[in-house]
Amino acid sequence: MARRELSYYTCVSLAAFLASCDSLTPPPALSKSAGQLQVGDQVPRLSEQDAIGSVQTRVSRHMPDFRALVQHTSPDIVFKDEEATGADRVMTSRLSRRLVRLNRRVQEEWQGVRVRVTEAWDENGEHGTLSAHYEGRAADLTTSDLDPDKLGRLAFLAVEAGFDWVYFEDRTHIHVSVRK
Ligand SMILES: [Ca+2]
Ligand SMILES: [Zn+2]
Repeated sequence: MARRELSYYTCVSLAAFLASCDSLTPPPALSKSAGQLQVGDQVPRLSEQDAIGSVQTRVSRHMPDFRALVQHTSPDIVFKDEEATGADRVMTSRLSRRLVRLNRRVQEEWQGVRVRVTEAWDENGEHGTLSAHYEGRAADLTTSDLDPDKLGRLAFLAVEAGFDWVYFEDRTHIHVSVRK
């Protein structure tokens, strides 16, 4: 009898252990079957700093770091450029290459639709302290038709396009960023 009780308790505690292990296991970072992110999703599921490295500089036009940035001149991508300074086109070459890749996917996905950049390098300090935008390593994106219903899918395509961190920030845009 004592033996049976013991094995019963072993089973119960083992089951509890397995259940707790299971609940500690994070779900997959991205459900391929869903094919889109939800508002608030971050891929990979890390802090941005852990995913892309820390931001150290608030790059301004007179700094040597500025010369390392590129001007994205592709006519295939839409740049909001509401600042009328061209800053939305300024970014690292790594970010620029990922954008080209994403734009290709977007054009394959939706006839006549392209990527639209609303922010890239920020020289006006409009983002938080040490934002990746200050190093030209982040971009805020929508589709060119401004359709909010496409953002979840756009974020998924951005993950596939190889951005190092993708964040479906809110219903107006997604934020993507890259390592140095
Ligand atoms: Ca802008
Ligand atoms: Zn952003």
